[in-house]
Amino acid sequence: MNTYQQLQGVLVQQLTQLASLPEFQGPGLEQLLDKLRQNRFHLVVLGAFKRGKSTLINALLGDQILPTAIIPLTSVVTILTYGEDLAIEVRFHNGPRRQISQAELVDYITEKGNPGNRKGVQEVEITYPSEYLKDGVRIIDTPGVGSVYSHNTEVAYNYLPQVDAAVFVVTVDPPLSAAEHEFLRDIRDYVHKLFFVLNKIDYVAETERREALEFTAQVLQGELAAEQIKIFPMSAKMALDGKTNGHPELLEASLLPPFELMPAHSPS
Ligand SMILES: Nc1nc2c(ncn2[C@@H]2O[C@H](COP(=O)(O)OP(=O)(O)O)[C@@H](O)[C@H]2O)c(=O)[nH]1
Ligand SMILES: [Mg+2]
Repeated sequence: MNTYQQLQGVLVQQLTQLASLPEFQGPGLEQLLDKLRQNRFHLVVLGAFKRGKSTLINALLGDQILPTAIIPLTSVVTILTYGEDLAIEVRFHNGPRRQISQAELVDYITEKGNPGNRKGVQEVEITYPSEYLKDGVRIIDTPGVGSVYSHNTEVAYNYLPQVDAAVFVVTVDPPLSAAEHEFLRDIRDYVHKLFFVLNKIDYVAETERREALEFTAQVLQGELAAEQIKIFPMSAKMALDGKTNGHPELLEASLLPPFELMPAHSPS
């Protein structure tokens, strides 16, 4: 049987031939080729502010890399990709790039450190030696959708067509906001790429959690006009605590492990 790499090689060859034809000129096919050659899987994390998107990414990496908080909000897209060392590069709209330290990250990717993206940051790329990223998975942390900062919602929308999968983070408490409803309706077309995390389950007891799960599933199915959707209940915070402080029982109770095993995460 052919391996993924062999099939990928054949696909790259055939697409390259196609790309040379006049009727296939344009950026679409070239981008696809680039992605295939680089063996990348783009996973975008969406959701309203403070639902725990950055915490979830930190939990996946097993380290407190991204700033998370009640007040400083992410206002810039951050891309996490594999590298042997932690390195952070800020890319500005007008071209220049700058290497920064982890301590400086808040000055660029939070609303507090960079209000309204006054510093003109296009995106920030962080390389990090995490197993999770090793097979070409790239995680994209987006600013919260549906906020007073409309430039943030736009940023999140723009990413959808290019990604392989999108995780939409909601929480047990409070239930979906009007802005989240609106965003979900707008992204219906991408339902085949979407799955959900019902975060902050540590706030509620087991029975409430089940109710929240059923309720959220109903609402999401209605909103997306989908028959089945995949929801992972989780406590990203417990998962991060469990990993960083070496408490396997916390990690297990956080319900992160089934999410990590999801096949959609690796190129296939
Ligand atoms: N109790 C609880 N708090 C969480 C959980 N996940 C995130 N938080 C907290 O929620 C706040 C917002 O998290 P953050 O990751 O910055 O949200 P983002 O704006 O969606 O990126 C922070 O104070 C986190 O510590 C969770 O599973 N349980
Ligand atoms: Mg965030």
